[in-house]
Amino acid sequence: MVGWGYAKANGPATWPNLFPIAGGRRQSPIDIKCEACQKDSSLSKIQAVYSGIKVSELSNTGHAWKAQVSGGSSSLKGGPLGTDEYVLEQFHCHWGKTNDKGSEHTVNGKCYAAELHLVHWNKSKFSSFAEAASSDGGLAVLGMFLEVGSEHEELNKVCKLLPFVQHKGQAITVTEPISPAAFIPKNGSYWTYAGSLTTPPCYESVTWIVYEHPIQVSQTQMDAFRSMKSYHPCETCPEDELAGALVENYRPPCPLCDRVVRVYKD
Ligand code: SG7
Ligand code: ZN
Repeated sequence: MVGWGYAKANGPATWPNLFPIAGGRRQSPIDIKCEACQKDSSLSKIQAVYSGIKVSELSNTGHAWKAQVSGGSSSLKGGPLGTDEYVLEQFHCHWGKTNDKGSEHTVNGKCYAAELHLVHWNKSKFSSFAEAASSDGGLAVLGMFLEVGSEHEELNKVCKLLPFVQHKGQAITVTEPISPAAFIPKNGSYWTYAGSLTTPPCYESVTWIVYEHPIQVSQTQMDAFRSMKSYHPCETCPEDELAGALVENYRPPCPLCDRVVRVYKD
């Protein structure tokens, strides 16, 4: 076995064997059941400012594409985050093989084609991303649903580089500025709850903020995601059911247990 993944033999159902916390009571993603969400008038709009942000590197982690951020200054606050300031570390995506599934969170059982994650860490309380990632209150992830429609101009800056990172472990330097703010839906309504990383080690350190309104990407852009491979260029193509295609890289919903999902309406 070559570590965790999304195939039957190493997929989400097997993660708790290697990472016990993956079987915990605060895991992500979840199915958001709108009827059970709590309207909370103390919640405010999320304030995300990304100025002079540089995407230093785009890579294929074998589990997704990932855009690593460096330099510039970013600040995420408001909503459930209170006065603590969170900074952007990286963004990445999860998607399906076809357009009818691929998101990690679902809404009343509805799946979207993909889900984009902007991963931030709490700079007010921690001194590094690694420290924050394993600590309660350490991370805040903005989740956006992607549906197939018109082309997303900003995301194209990522898509056109994907041919250079087709295989696991490949990475390229990004020179063109990419503005993560362009991925945030114009309508700021969101759901928020206490959860976890959706991949091993599944640390229960994430304040999730999932936007209600999806953003649109084109079929061609989705196909660019799906052209990626989950294996290293020196390895032969795995014989599992995904045949080495980097698709279906989403974890299905986990039990809500005793948590409450709060909703903010813009
Ligand atoms: C993706 O999702 C990657 C991971 C990320 C993980 O597989 O982007 O990042 C790295 C460093 O490979 O893990 C710690 C971390 O950010 C889980 O992030 S998520 O919960 O937002 N999906
Ligand atoms: Zn993610």
